[in-house]
Amino acid sequence: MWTTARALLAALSALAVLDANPAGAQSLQPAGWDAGMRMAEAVDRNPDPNVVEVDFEARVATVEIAPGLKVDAWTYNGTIPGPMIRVKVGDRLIVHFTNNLPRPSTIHWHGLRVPIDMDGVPGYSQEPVQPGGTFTYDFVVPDAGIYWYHPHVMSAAQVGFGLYGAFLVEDSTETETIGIADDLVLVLSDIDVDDDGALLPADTGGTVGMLFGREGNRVLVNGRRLPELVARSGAPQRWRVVNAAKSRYFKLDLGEGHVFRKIGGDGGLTEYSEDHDFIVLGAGERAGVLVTPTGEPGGEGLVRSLLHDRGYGSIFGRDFESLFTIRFADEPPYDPGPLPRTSREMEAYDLEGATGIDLELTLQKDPYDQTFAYGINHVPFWRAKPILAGLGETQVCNVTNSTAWSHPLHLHGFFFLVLDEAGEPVRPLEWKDTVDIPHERTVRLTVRFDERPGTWIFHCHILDHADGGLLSAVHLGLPPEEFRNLAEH
Ligand SMILES: [Cu+2]
Repeated sequence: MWTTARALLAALSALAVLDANPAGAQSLQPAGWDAGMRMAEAVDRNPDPNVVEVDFEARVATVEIAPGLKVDAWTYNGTIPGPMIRVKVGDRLIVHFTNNLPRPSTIHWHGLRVPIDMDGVPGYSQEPVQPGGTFTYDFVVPDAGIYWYHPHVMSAAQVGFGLYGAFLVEDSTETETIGIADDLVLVLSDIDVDDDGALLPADTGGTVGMLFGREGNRVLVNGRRLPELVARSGAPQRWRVVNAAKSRYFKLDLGEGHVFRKIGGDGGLTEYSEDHDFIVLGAGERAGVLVTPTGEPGGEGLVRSLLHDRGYGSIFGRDFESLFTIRFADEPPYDPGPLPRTSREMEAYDLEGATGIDLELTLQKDPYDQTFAYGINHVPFWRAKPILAGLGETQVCNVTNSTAWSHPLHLHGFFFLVLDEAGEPVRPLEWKDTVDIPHERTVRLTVRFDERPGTWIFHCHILDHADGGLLSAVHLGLPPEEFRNLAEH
């Protein structure tokens, strides 16, 4: 029973490293090691060291995703992914957004604890930005970690056409303490194009396509097909990985004899580091890992995504995906000793008195028009009533997935902790904003709502599923009659 369990709340920045890397935080990689994978970064035009002020223009632009394969994609500032935002914890970010797309759009800051009017969801938190229109996003960034941004209008289509980017919130003490300077952000995604690079329609396959969740036919890493990283064998690296695909899961594999030391998740460092053979990320999820690629100097390794069963028909007749190659520099292997371990202090709080909520992820026939729709507790978002919550309230949610497909469930504006999956406790604890709810399983999680009143949505991050009904809202600290449903907008 949830009332007898204890959940833990993480202190915001406490970090202890058990085995510090004696090498210190100096690059061990050859010059230009990540040139084949580097993403554009947003240019800060504000001289204040604690304010990052950038210009974002959403527009159609030609991008080359593979040698000779050019796509007229939907972009921020002309690149896929859009420019990476790099800030320090506590910085103020100002984004002057201009929409020069042919359709309305917004920017949602995935995972960031922003005020409600910065959350970017038409119908709940802001007006859509019309073609030719502008909007200024302006907020303080409260938590270190790897996040991302994307539109919240026609989400499956707009994300699928190329609108997403990484958002790195740095904590300089982390790099010093972990002692690994070679840091790489990996944005995994896919895009659906024909052999000439023309974008394929976002509604292929009709209802069946929606039910499954459409995946792009070309997997991209930092916007490229099979890019190359150059590395010194044995030199440790820190990777922060974002799954920005609209439906696809990734199951990262470094090959025989390699492990991932997972140190971070959606919301910064986890309770303690833990080694994994693979890293599985549902759409919207992130992970921070330490890795030590090893191979013959002059040789090559391959980073792959293995098959992940996300439900009916999701692995049949498919094979692994090649993500990127690691070419080992022609220099003697480095001997790093053991990788550092990390931990983060967690402060306990009691779940006695928490409000219990039961959520069922469902697929049902709409009684009005007899079409299939996803829903939460059998109701698609266009007929959903919100969950009501008070400021400071703690809720414990039993989320049961009754459908044949897994759903990565994302809550806007707040972190939560996963307590258990199918009755098994989940450790190490991790601040999550997106968690995979496997098909025909139950996951129990807890969230404490803070002092930011508003209507915060939660939805499946397989964006076809969200568009297809799997979305609802938490109406926090406001009178119930102030709730507006997206469908009424
Ligand atoms: Cu889903």
